[in-house]
Amino acid sequence: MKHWKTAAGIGLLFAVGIANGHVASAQDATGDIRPAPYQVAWQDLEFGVIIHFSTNSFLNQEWGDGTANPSLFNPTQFDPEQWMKAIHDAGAKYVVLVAKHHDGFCLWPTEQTSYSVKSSPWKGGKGDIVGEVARAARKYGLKFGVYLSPWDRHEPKYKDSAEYDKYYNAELEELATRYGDLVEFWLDGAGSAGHVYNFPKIIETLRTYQPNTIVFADTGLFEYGDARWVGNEAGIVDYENWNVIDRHGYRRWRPVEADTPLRDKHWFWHPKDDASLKSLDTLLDTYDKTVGRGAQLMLGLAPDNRGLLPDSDVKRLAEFGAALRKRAENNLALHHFAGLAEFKDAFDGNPETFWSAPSGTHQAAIELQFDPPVTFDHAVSMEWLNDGQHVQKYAIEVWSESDHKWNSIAEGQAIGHKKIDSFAPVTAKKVRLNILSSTDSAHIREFQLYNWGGAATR
Ligand code: FUL
Repeated sequence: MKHWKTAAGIGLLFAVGIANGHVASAQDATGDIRPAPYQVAWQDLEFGVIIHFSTNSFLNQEWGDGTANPSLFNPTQFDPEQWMKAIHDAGAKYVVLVAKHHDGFCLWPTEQTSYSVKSSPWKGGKGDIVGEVARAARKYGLKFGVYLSPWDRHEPKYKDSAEYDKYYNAELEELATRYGDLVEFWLDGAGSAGHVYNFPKIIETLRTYQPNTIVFADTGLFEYGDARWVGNEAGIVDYENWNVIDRHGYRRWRPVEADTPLRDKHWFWHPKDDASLKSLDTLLDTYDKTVGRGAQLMLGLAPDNRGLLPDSDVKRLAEFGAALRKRAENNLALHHFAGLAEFKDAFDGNPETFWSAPSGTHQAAIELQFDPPVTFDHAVSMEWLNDGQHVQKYAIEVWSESDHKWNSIAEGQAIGHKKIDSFAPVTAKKVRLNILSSTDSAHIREFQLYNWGGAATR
């Protein structure tokens, strides 16, 4: 499905360029690009969820064609607090709600169309799903954002680009002004190939009311995006992950968000679908391949036709959160560290503090000493990114008492927000993070060591 997104995105970009007679001029490719404060804050959230709940949830389908009768939408046990408790228990920090999917049905009482909750039997047409979800999210300390599909298979105005732009902007203005701060605005490219949108105007509308929202966009819409799509829906970053990338001369800080559903390949709820629920092991592996590779994990959740998250999903989310908390419990660097106080800010378990390599250096190492020796099989490294992403190449090394030399147990190309390295268990008295090359002096927020062992807690 996301395959469409890229193709669509490129088409859209081309169309926007023509519509505005605007050609992007190349910017200085050597400039040192840093994140905006709101991007740093968002990256610290690490793990969010995206919620799909609409007429599709009553029709056993993923993409509605816009003909579903609003009378179908009647979740008799709708309880967003049940969703939020489960999300909070999983350890997620933010929620993006699909306020309108490709079928055009709006989950809030918009003034732009009658194709919304207003025409449904739910709460006699007086309800507002977006408002209730936003309130519940905040009650559980979760940040809230929205997805508003540009592709609209119901709205007749969609055939006329200029008319539809006005319609979409008006919908966006409602969402951007009624529901408080939005942490993220998801600009989905699916299905839009060939359609001309005035994206500069859309982003202008959003920015007028929500200057600090992260705009999630795929490669085709990079000019407008603050974060980028990972390129698959499998929950995996499978390349060297740099936060700064270029598109059409727009070189900017664009961290990765990796979206993948809790139910394999299903964003919406489907009956008799228990086999698709991902295992705890799969979720932990996904975490390591997204958050552990410097990306945000965006896990897709699908409330059922009652308006509740299924019990099995709630249970899995609780297991996931418990396993993540358990893994974080025994940081050997924090609990058994001795000596070399100069590096302590990287070993204090507090990502608010960081160690800096001497100014102007391109190589450095931070060292841990243990007595007695410790056994570990994972390392977690974090770079302080406010000043830019600097570490280009690093190795995790242990001191061999018998050979009198440092042996490498893991090597990598980029650290970024967070890097989780796993390796065969090793026992050592001295361990170091050796930064072999960095574009500027390295800043390390954390270097942690764990012995996670078997599969359940990885
Ligand atoms: C895609 C959509 O087509 C899917 O239905 C889903 O919303 C996913 C998160 O994004 O582009």
